[in-house]
Amino acid sequence: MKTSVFSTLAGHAKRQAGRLWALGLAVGLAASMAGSGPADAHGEKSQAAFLRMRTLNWYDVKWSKTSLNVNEEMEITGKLHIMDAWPVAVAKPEVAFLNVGMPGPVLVREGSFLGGKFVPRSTSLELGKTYEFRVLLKARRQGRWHVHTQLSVQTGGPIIGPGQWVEIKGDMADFKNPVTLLNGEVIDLEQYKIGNIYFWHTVWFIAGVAWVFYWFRKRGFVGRYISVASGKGGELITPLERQIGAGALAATLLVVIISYALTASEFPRTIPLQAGNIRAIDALNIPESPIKVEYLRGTYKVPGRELVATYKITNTGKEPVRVGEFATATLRFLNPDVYTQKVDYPEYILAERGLSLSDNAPIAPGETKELTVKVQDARWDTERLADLAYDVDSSFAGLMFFFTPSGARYEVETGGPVIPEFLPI
Ligand SMILES: [Cu+2]
Repeated sequence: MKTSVFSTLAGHAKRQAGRLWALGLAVGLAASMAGSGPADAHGEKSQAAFLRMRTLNWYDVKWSKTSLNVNEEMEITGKLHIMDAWPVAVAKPEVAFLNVGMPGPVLVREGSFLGGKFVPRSTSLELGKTYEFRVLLKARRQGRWHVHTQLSVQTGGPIIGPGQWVEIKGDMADFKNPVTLLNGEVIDLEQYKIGNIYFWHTVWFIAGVAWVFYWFRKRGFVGRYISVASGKGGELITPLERQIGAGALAATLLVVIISYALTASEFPRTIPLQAGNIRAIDALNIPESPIKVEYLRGTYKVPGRELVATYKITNTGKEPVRVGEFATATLRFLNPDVYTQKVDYPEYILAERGLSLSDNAPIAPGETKELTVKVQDARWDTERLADLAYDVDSSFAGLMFFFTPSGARYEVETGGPVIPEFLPI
């Protein structure tokens, strides 16, 4: 008796909680719908600062077009540097997949290439190496979309590259995606067997809804829960319901077996979806840089959004060099004394005057100089990299680009721990 009183009370409390939960959900949904404009981004800033700065660096990224028609192709090319500073918290990129990040399949990926090799599957990449990449895309849905490259790393998740707005004109209804099968037949992937897909989704949707409704119509979920909790679970299911349950199981198995046999006889030669790892990707053969960079110390000023890093730099080359750029987590901080012309790069991640030096004179051949590099821009904040001040391991990393008067460029990975400063000093 006692049990059933408690169960009834518990049931009541659960019903109340259920109602509150449903009310909360409704209010939440209404509030988020009322407050939302068109979505401009797709979570690229939500990843931890250390993950974006210290795993990899995309550079020389080019979008061949930013405006195209449905069915037209474009490509994204550039270099991908896998950082030596790769954090221990993330598994090394031994299973990594080159992909694109965009709001759904607005373009289809026709092919991706790493080190010149076609990589439709996962690959293994090595720390400290730089790879050339190319992604070939074909416009599918009209609209204005933010298109990124991205590397999906097992256990690390997708690590997103810079995004560019791409305008697609035309109508998705005209989109064609022809592929030649191994038997020579040409099919349009966009429409191939689409009727079958709708048919099977409808069949299983109806079966699922009918199944849930059949069991729900008598007492509902809470009523059944109370019966089970008060020890009357055995009386819940009638002999007729048992028979119907067994019939549903048999019918499901029958439908699966028969339809599978029919499909197998219609398409006797099939191969499974290909998975696995493509190894031996050629890294770029970058000649050793004549510039030796030793990181001495650094601070990150939270209120000023500025990273101040001091280096000991030795130039063992034949030409004087100047620091022209610091790139991290898709952001580019440029030294306006070196970059005198406009750079074609998405504005939201380009700080054209973001880098300044304690001494602007070039580092002469054979010279060793202590140089303080100031990387300052509001984009530290807007791209949420300022979070590095709150990391358990407040360390930054990125690529520093050096330039010579003859136009040579040297990229050097730099970084290290920084001391955060919270008050303006
Ligand atoms: Cu985006």
